[in-house]
Amino acid sequence: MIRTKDYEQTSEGTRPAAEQSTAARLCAELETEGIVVLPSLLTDEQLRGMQQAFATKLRRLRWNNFDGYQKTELYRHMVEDVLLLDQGFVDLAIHPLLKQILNLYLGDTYELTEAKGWKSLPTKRDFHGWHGDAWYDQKTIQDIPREVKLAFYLTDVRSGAFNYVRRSQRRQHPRPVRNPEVENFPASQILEVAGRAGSAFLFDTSGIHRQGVPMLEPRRAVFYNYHDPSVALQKEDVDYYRYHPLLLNAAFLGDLTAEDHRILGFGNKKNFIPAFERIISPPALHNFFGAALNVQLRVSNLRERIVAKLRHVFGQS
Ligand SMILES: O=C(O)CCC(=O)C(=O)O
Repeated sequence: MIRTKDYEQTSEGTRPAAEQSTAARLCAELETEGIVVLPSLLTDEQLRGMQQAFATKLRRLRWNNFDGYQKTELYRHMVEDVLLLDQGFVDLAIHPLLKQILNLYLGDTYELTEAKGWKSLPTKRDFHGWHGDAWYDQKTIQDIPREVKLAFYLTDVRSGAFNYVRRSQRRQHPRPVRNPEVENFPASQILEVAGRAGSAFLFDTSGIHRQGVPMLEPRRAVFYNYHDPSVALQKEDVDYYRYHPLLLNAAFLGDLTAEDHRILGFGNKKNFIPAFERIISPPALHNFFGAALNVQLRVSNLRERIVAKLRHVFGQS
């Protein structure tokens, strides 16, 4: 590595030294605290594009040829694969400052392994309680492989903000954590990350965290997950195909570097499962709606045929 006064030569070209030292400072905070709030990463225009695209997905529940959100629990509307939605989501994922911090914290074999978001609905229920994110196969892996999430708020967050127990990372294998265990930590150790739309922060997912309660107004946020894709995954996540290769939109993939290709997992089939089918079958309601749709299509088809016949008999064109 060649150092000059203002620039540092890396395999990725030159980067301003000031940017490098900002990354080193932020990475040091992530290392000690387990969480670090980032400076503003995107422009207002990029944020607006992301908010609009995300809002469109939230308009209705996904079904048949209607795109929309997924719902598998009461208080969240899930938007999967957000990199498909708008350029800003991709720009965020491979932001230069972010990559520098992640290179320092995770090394150079990490990838973005999941990019999704959700709308959290107002509730006083603690439905998404304290936990560390379990993801790797704890039966075969003894150490704690590193995983970092990037959180990015799409709305102003005044309540129901993300909570993190500072300095709780990398101490135990990730698992659900009961409230009384967290009560043992001094309140000063718990960070509540309220912030404006556009706020971003990184956290080590082995640290204890949760969605804060109560949630007094709807909150929209995306969470990106970065880890080494060669680490063996826990069975639940393989069965669910949670860390499937990223779904990407060709329109947003201009001007990428070799490093971006790696981070986005170009050509990496490690976690691709051919002809994947989820083991659990869809609920009865799914079959009911499928059957109801079939009836509706048959009725409209019959109506078209009757109209065509009548036109033929009465000579109308
Ligand atoms: O939605 C939140 O604030 C919590 C997110 C979280 O717990 C997670 O991503 O693991």
